[in-house]
Amino acid sequence: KGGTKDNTDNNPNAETIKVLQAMLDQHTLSGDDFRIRAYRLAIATLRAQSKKICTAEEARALPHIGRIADKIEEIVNTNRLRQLEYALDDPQKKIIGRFLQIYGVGQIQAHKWLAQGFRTLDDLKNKADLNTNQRIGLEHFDDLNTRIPRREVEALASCVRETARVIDRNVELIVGGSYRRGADSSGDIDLIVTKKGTTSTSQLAPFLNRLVDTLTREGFLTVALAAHHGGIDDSDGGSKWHGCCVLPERAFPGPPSEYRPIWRRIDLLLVPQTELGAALIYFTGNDIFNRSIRLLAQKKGMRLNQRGLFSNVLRGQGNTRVNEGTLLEGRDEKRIFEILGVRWREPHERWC
Ligand code: DCP
Ligand code: MG
Ligand code: MN
Repeated sequence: KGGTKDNTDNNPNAETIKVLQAMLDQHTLSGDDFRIRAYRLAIATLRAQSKKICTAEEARALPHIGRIADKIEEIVNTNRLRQLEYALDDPQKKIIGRFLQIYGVGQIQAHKWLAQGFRTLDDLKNKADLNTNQRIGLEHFDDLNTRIPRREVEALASCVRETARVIDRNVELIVGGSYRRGADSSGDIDLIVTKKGTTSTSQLAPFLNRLVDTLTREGFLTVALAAHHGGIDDSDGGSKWHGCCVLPERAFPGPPSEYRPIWRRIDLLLVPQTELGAALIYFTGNDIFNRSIRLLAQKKGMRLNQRGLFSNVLRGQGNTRVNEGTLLEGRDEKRIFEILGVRWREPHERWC
């Protein structure tokens, strides 16, 4: 997932990285967070090397490699990784892997379908009970599994901006997620919606409703994929809209003969100006970077979430939070790094 900001092709460890990436994909399929993190870190370390790493000993001397060192030696020596080939040969894993590629399908649902005897996407289409999200995920399976080139992310954002400007010219739209980290392609587009002078998401909600209505009428938004029902998801105190969009032909950044309408996943995220810095950190990610910066805040007796950096957080037994703490900073991304006492990291430096 995600990591396209790389120079893997002309890296001396390109072959090793390719195999480790395939192994990472396997662990991603089984949702093994511990190994996902370990592999992502090891791959990032290898990518940063200017020399080929050939032995386990050399590998172990590098940061964040740990037990993957032996695998690196195996790959260099044999051009393969037995554990990976084993995993790729397992027919049940293959089926689960396929089911997990459907938008919104997780481990539990995938295993349930397997236990019910379904083996292929066609089985699901024809015989399974599907909710709206799952039906959309299946109908647009190929589109939703195709990465979005950077130029198309920009073209999609421009479409939203054009319509947004007519509704409220003071609203600002910022593309976050992997795009903001500089990726050459993204899994979806994460669009932060903010406006000067706002202090709560509810002040932006009427704008979002009008934006979604208009973009839907224009045919740009094709479906809402709510966590539950209705459009806007406010489960975490913020307001988000999840759905799909299609780039209109007039906005296609390439030769018209190459245009094809592709369904893309889009997230619209409402953020009041007072929380913009914290939201930028959260929605820029990546997820691993977020986890480590939050942990760091916690170690320093503070708390960081998508709304702000807080101090005086009281913790009781079992590290449970007793109060919310007081807001130190929410507005300014750089200031949050400063208060945390960590070096400023440009978005493109936040890959883990
Ligand atoms: N995020 C997070 N933890 C999660 C999910 C998301 O911290 N479990 C944050 C970090 C992500 C950002 O939200 O960078 C956007 O989430 P995406 O799932 O859209 O991930 P990316 O934009 O990073 O990658 P992709 O190109 O796959 O969309
Ligand atoms: Mg994204
Ligand atoms: Mn997203």
